[in-house]
Amino acid sequence: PSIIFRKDYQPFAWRVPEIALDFVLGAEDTRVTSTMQVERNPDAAASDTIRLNGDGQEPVSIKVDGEATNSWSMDGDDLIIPLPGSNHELEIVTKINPAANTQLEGLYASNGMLCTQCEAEGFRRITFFPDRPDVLSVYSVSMRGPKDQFPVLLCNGNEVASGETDDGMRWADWHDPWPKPSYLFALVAGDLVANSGTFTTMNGREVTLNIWVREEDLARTDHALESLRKSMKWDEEAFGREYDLDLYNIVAVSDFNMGAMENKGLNVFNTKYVLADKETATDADFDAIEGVIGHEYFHNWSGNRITCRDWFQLSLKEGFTVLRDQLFSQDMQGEAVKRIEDVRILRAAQFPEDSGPLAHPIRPDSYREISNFYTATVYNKGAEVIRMMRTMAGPQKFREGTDLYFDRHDGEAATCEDFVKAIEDGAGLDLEQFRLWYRQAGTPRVEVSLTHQGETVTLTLKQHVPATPGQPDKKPMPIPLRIALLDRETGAHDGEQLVMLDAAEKSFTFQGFASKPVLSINRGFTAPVTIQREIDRDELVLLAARDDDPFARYEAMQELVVGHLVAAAKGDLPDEARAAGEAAITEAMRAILTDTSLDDAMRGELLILPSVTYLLEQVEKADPVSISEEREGLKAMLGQRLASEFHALYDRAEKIPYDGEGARGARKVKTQVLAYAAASDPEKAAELAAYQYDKADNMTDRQGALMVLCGLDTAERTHKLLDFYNRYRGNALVIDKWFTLQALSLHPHALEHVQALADHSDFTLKNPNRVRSLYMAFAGNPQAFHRADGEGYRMIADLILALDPINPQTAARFVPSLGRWRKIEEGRSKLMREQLERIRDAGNLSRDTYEQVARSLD
Ligand code: HT7
Ligand code: ZN
Repeated sequence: PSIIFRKDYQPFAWRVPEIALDFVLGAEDTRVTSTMQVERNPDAAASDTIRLNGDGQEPVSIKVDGEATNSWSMDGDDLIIPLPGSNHELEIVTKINPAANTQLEGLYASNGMLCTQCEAEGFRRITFFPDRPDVLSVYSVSMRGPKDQFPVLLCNGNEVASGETDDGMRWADWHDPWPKPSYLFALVAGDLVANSGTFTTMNGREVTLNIWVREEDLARTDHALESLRKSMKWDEEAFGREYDLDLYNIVAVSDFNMGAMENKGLNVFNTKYVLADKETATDADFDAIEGVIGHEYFHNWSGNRITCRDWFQLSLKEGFTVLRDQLFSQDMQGEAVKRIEDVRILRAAQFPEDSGPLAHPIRPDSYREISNFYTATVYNKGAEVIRMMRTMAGPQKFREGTDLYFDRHDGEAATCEDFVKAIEDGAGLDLEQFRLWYRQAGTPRVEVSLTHQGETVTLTLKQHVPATPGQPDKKPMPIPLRIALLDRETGAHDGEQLVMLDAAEKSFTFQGFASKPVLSINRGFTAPVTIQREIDRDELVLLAARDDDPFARYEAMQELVVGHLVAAAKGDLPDEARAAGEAAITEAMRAILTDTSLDDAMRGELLILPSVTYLLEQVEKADPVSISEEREGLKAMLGQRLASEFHALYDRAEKIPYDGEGARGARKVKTQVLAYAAASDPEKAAELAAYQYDKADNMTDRQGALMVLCGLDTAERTHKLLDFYNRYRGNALVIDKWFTLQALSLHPHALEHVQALADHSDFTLKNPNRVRSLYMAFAGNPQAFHRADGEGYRMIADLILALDPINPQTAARFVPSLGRWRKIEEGRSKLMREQLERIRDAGNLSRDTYEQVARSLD
């Protein structure tokens, strides 16, 4: 398949200011009539034909200016129509079968309803169109279908009229006044009910809000509705953005490739990010719903009012919108904990991408299949890059920059360069060198050293941006690092500073230090880099216990543990050093467990040991199983030595009722205590987990207890798994959890359990949530996935091959787990590569999977 390059961008030869779509809906047979007004684009090279994108279909009929014509041709999937004049009307009829659409792109059937997913290139599976984000049109849509199947008919914008006919059909006409690209088109038809509310905007516009679901799910929609209201209010206050239609519809569907979609006025959501009540959703689920509802809502400005010129600019809308949703969640859920969670996600998902064969800049230079570029790099690193601009400008100046961006580009299809220029002009920054962050892939490494002489402290920073595929040589980038110099006795400091490392090497001096201070660096994670430094254990213990920046405190604890585990896993840790490391970690943990100034939500973060994925990143040619075993060993040691502190914490946390003050934090630490106990005293842990499971009045406690039981070889494991299944049978989202807990488990037979679960009657390859619940979880289970006999790799390769013909987008998302082979020790590395080669050689792969496999083997 051909490669598309950013440098080749050309504006489209035609404009399509208006389009009318007429749908005659049927689950197996839908007829689409598209009537487009087209005119020559004066800003593009002239052409005497129009190229309309399609995907695997032929037109039923075509008219040009009202006259039927046969003078069209196909070029691959695209339709070419000769157009002699400068203005024409085109009418094209297509026929589609939504029920046969298992790819879930375009118009498809899900659980008895019809819905669409058009980003990035799904609209061309509905009708022929210039399916690119820089062609903006005003849409008018008519639809009709059997009223018993489709009593509710929804589209973008506002409903103009609707009704029923004597022959049992329901019809509706919709109009969206805002010009939009085809990827934001949406249509939903189904038997749905709404949880409705209103929101009055800052200028007094009364907006009707609807969360549409199937009747049995209605009781679980209050949190989503409330989250939507909060998002609308927050965007007015934080970014001055007001909603611009009288109606905001959200529809929950159970078959969906991603989390949600920001279609203008008609968001389509994965049920996972809508439905919640305390019995069936965890605290983390509630937070994720709030975050995703916010994310899609914020796209109304950062994505819809200002969209992308081409798909290389994806981070323009996604990076910025992720930053906006992170800031929103920080305000709703607490800044420190949210920041730690976001950095954890970045390290788990994006750092491996940046150091592997799929590394790409946040604004990629080329692709074969754009769906493969909805990545943690474009989204999460993209957000970090914009966050750095905010850090450098300060929040007020940054807001002046975003105000200018929204004013300057409203109604346009813009580029990342437009965004940077607006921030530069509005915030008054010089971002010339900073633009490198958009061009260069790879996580910069910053080497840090601190010296002290007389009363002067010198901080020396050196940066190195590693080579990545296609980018062997890198230039130094501007890296803003917030630092503080702490007194080594008291932990106090005289204030923070922002230092800019904008060369390969730079030194900074600080006066007035009678003794050498302890350096706290990259506070708040101001830059998405890795820090390398020689630091004494005692200094890390001090930072973990006393740093007044919560992120830096978390970071010190992580650094302490990473240093110890990496050395232990490499096998070069003498007994004495091991003992000293364990003692230091134990003391730091004890301080965390007993610090009464900490709330439990933060304590819970500090108790989490670095993940195996993160540890793998720190080691060349790693053995994932020995890293994982060392990590479990450390947990066991801590569980033993701090047993009384852990129990005291559990006893205190257990007394807080579901809605009591600090209850969420309490739930978090309770399950962590169970996890430490499981490593140190499995029998006791099984007893306590079974007790927590039985007593639970909410899903957070119940799932936490079951998670711990799943890793233990005990009868309670079997009983509670059965109980959980029977209790929640029929609730797809909770049964997903049941699959996930078993696939993620530390149980020595996790792989065999997954093999058996794949044959369970509730398992299907057709539903992406279910596939992910089993196999994504399994691919993230280091001990099972990296089993020395290679069976874990074979299982994921088998899955990719089976899923690819059904749902290529979802299949391709499993490839990166095998693509990490270069980081893994020789024996396993070879087995991983063999599985990638097996997939490549199977032939007939989708463009999605082919691209990921080819890049992974390169
Ligand atoms: N903008 C949305 C992206 C999306 C998507 C992309 C490819 C295939 C399916 C998809 N569903 C949604 C989601 C978002 O970032 O808000
Ligand atoms: Zn988005």
